[in-house]
Amino acid sequence: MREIRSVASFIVLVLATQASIECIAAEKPNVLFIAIDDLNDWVGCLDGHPQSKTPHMDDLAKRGVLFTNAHCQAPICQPSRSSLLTGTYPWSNGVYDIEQEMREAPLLKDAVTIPQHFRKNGYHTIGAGKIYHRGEGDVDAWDEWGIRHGWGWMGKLIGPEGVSGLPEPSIFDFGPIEVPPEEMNDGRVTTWASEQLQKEYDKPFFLAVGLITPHLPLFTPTEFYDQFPLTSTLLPEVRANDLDDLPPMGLKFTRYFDSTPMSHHNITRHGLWTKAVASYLACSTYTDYCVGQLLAALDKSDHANDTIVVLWSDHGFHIGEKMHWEKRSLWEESTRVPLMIVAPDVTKPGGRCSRPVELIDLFPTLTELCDIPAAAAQQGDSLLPLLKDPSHEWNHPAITTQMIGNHSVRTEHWRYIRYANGDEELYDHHKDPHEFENLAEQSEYAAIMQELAAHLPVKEVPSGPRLPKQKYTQEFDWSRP
Ligand SMILES: [Ca+2]
Ligand SMILES: [Ca+2]
Repeated sequence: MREIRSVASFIVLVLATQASIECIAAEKPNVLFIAIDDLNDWVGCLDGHPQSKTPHMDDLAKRGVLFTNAHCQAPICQPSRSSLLTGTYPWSNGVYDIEQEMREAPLLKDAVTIPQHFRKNGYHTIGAGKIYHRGEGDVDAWDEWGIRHGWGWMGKLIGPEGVSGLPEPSIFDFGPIEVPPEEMNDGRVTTWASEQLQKEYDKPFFLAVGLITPHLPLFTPTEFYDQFPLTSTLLPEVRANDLDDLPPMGLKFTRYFDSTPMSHHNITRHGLWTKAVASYLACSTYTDYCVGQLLAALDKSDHANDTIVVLWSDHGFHIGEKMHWEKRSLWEESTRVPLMIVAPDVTKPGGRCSRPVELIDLFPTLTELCDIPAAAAQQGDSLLPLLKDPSHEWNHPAITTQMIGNHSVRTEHWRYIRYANGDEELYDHHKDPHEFENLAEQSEYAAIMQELAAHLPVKEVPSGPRLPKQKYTQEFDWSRP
């Protein structure tokens, strides 16, 4: 009898424990983690371009906190994503370049990523699209993996001449294509992810959705492109003599793409700058359309009230500012990224935060918001104080690294850049948000530069192994002018 009673009480205990685990699990918020590829600040609420049309991202920002001074840790896909996913800086993890594999860098061989960590801590992890730089990333990151497509299938829509009118454009192409929005790569990923949002799960979920527009090629369905007529599309604000005050290394950074179709000289020579701008604006609007679909799917699901939404981009994009294109620079166009977070019961609608924050802050922020243990070796800081109060004190600058030795420090007031050869730039963001006037040569700023330089890494780990040369690898020495 006693035995039966103790077995019965054991079962009761097990059931009670299970119920309380389920209860705790049910109390944990879900996470909708939206990653965007190469989206700069041409988002309505970030004021990067006066003609940006991104109503859904603007709406998402209004629901929670918009970080207006958020920066990537590396201005290119692979190192930025490796950094964000592991919560470590490029100069401490050894992934500096796009032509590297994250897990081949010795220091990241066993590093835990955000989805792996959530999965180990009781979350059901679901992913689709571009989250890791390549493929689905770690196979043990996901309970369910959806889809990810390349660009190859677009070939039949484009033809050998390309779309933009640029000679031999290949991936450096832009303009409208005849394809329904739902059949674009992001459309398909969005549809799949929206379906997952309608399901019930017995654990809290972490759903990562990686959109690849506006990464090159800048193609959109015609209906998006047609929203930006070339006759009224505005070029970004530039100055003809902007490069005159750059030090030799700054000048060199503007020349990375000189030998490709997407160099400033080539684009302007063919009269295609405005078309490229319109195409990028159209891409932002298309990405925003996908974000709108995801938010609508969340809103109509049972998860609407207990899901944290995080939206970020892996780095920015130049479209002729400083005569530079694409990424791989340490200026505002490359480092500034959209970042917005809506956390039920934590954020209040309409929050705007101008503190300099970093994408590596996301890992510790999410573990704290979801009340799971912090992952090891985190170098970012939880944004929770800023989510609760966007004007909360914040003493961390944002650091961005472009290959070994080249770094930028961004505070609310300043951007300081120091290159591998010691060349420096300084910009006063209170007076000069476009970073036109380099103040580094003026002696009255020496003390400020010294103060900012104190945030630079003192030791940089060597780079992990480089992949074999790819079709678009540019031979380029980032260590000297
Ligand atoms: Ca990217
Ligand atoms: Ca200048």
